[in-house]
Amino acid sequence: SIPSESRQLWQKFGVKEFGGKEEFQQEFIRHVETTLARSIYNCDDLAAYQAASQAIRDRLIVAWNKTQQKHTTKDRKRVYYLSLEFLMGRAMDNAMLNAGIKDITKSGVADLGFKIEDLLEQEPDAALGNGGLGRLAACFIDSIASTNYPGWGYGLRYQYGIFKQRIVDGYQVESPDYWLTFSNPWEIPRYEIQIDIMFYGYTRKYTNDDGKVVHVWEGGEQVQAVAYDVPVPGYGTETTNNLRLWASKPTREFDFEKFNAGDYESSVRESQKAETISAVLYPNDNFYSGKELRLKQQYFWVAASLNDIVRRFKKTHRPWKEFPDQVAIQLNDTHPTLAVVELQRILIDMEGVEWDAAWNIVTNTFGYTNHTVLPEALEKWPVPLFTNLLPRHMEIIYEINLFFLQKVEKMFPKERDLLARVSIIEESTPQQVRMAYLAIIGSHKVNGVAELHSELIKTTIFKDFVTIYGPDKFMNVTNGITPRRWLHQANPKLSDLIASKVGSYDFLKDLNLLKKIEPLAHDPKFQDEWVTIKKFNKARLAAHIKQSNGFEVNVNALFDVQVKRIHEYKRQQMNIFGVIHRYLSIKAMTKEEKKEATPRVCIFGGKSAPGYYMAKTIIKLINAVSEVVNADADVGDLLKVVFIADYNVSKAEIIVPASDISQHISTAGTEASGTSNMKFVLNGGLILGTVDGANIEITREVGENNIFLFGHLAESVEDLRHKHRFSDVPLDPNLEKVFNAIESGTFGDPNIYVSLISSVTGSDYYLVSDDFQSYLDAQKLVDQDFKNKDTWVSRSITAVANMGFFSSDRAIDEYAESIWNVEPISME
Ligand code: NBY
Repeated sequence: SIPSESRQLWQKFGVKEFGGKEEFQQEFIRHVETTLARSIYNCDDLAAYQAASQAIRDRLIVAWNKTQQKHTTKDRKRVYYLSLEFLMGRAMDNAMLNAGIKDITKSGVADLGFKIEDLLEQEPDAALGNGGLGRLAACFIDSIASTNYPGWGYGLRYQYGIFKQRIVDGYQVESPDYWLTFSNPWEIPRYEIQIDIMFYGYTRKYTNDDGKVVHVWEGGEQVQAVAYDVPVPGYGTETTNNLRLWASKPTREFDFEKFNAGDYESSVRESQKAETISAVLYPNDNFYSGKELRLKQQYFWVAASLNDIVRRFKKTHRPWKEFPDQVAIQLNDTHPTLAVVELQRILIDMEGVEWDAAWNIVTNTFGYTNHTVLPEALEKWPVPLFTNLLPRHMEIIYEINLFFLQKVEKMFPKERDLLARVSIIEESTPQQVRMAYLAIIGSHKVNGVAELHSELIKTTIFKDFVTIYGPDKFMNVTNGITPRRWLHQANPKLSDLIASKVGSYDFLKDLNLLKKIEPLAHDPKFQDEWVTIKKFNKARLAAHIKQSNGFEVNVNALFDVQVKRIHEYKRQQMNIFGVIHRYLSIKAMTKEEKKEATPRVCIFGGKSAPGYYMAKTIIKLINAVSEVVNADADVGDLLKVVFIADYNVSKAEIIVPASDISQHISTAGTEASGTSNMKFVLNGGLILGTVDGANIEITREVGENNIFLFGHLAESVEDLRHKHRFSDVPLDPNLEKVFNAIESGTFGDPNIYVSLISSVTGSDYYLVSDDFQSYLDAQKLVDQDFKNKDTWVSRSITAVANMGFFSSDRAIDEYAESIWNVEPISME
């Protein structure tokens, strides 16, 4: 450590936060001239973005250091959020906002000849996630920092985020998202933090001098995990937490044997393979694919994170039994479930803790969040693959399972079937490790992400575990979104208007304060301002559409939006069938009828998993319909269909504030929560949705007059599916007309859509036909109600006023209180 006589000097010259605009400008120019080695003569927008972000980064690092020091001295319980996905989007605007230096930066760069908007556009999205699950993790770490909890995120530093999507000839084409080309100013490489991770090898046991059986795992391949830290600034607080992302590197000794044997080239080739572990994000949402590299990623990340967490705990010199008093670990879905086994392994094999004591520590440390009931999304790893990659972990899982099944057998001695049903090992050929069961058994709390979903997991997929553990282990924490990004940043004009009425921006920290605008719902002046802002946001989106799709849309039309991953259960197919129905209706209208009709712009966006044929077909159909409809002079402004390519976080920030209606129309019981539904309503759009996920709670909060609901309820779904399987259910007549149009070639080669249509005419698993009439009725109501501008705007205002519950700050408080048992640490 530094001798005391030197410390004063350190304090004197320690980096301070820049106070005002001039200091920012000084730093900006210093970074242009030194960090970037550029000058006034060759500073383009990209360089200016880089210099500005370097200046902001410096400031973040000062706050980050302060926070970490504070948290270390306070020595209180921390939470670790383990997520294989963090869908962060852009960082710069958020960093300026949260550090409270947006105005300084904006006018600071303006004086130097740049527009802040242009600089922000230079930043590539950090797209290290697929969809809702990854974006939830991003909102959560924002809220953990903003509410002053000591908490870290742990993830992987993928070199390639979610692929970029282009539309070629109506089809999705993927290209790699190499997002690190111009380096990433928002990360701090920690080359000194290196952790060795092993795969493969074999296990062996021996009895030591104390007569104790010791297990060893050895002889495997080694790779190294290197830490990259991303500061996570809270809003309106000094707290700046950490997101630690791991990258894989070859170990220095990687293949010494080969190297010494003179096989230099193959030694280098082998060591390059280490880098592939963290290279690419798997692009599936709500679908499990059992690739070995994926399991490798999971173990690599989990082992590095636990090593880090355990090392930090050991520095406090506490006894092991206090581990759960210092550490809470949340499993974001089953992807990090190996952490349960890894912690047990560290405790029993490395630290010599007895099995039962160790298992107690483990289960008191972990909480598990489930995000889906779809069977095809539940992770199961083949035992042979697992045993080969992680032999010691497989042994420990067998042991965990044995103790668990013994307990169950004692509790329910007569129920033989129960044991097979709840076993971590599925007795298929080959056997499979059921990760969700392991996560439940290894955690003290299991939660779903919206009320209906949390009920459904208790009554369907995890029913037996409720019998075994009782209902208290299972709970609900309804998802939320950060109002910083999804109101203030995405919709600054609306945020400013609200602030002007409620007197401050405090609602960005306490979203329930939105309630204060409810009395203004019928105030004509406020309504006018509200409508003007919506218009502005629609014009902003229209400009984007003009640029990306090359045609104009009418900003007075109803903007109808469905943007999310393309999946059959989310039913974009039903939406586009509805659009076709609308098109056919318009074609059949008289001139008078056309005058009465409500003009619509139907906007779609979203990526399909690259191997998901049906989802790709849906994208093709949307684009085919768009081409025909938009070129049809009979239709004019009454209907336009837009597919926005490469939907991502930064596009969502433009799309969400521009919607009049957004669609959240999953088959009831299939969408665990949804989070974009919350974003749309918070921005003054109304929802057309099914009685599913968080739509139900949104309805309760905003009132059923302020949402358009339709379709069968979750409780009817099973019966309806049964009917489809065992009897002939007639196709909905309107849907039949739609299919006839497709089959007659109205939208090009009908052969392309054969399987899409037969998925509905056949078993109709997602109940498109069953819900179609109800959907059309709801759409009709939307058309009518949109004409009544006053009522529409008052509904929009009322809905926003009642969205306080859906702040991710509230969700985090619930996790902290009922699962993590952590408390905020104020920086004051
Ligand atoms: O998590 C989503 C749910 O569908 C949505 O309803 C919910 O609001 C959101 C947050 O709780 N799930 C989701 O996005 N899942 C994935 O992206 C995902 C990704 C990969 C895998 C499974 C699911 N995988 O097994 O590879």
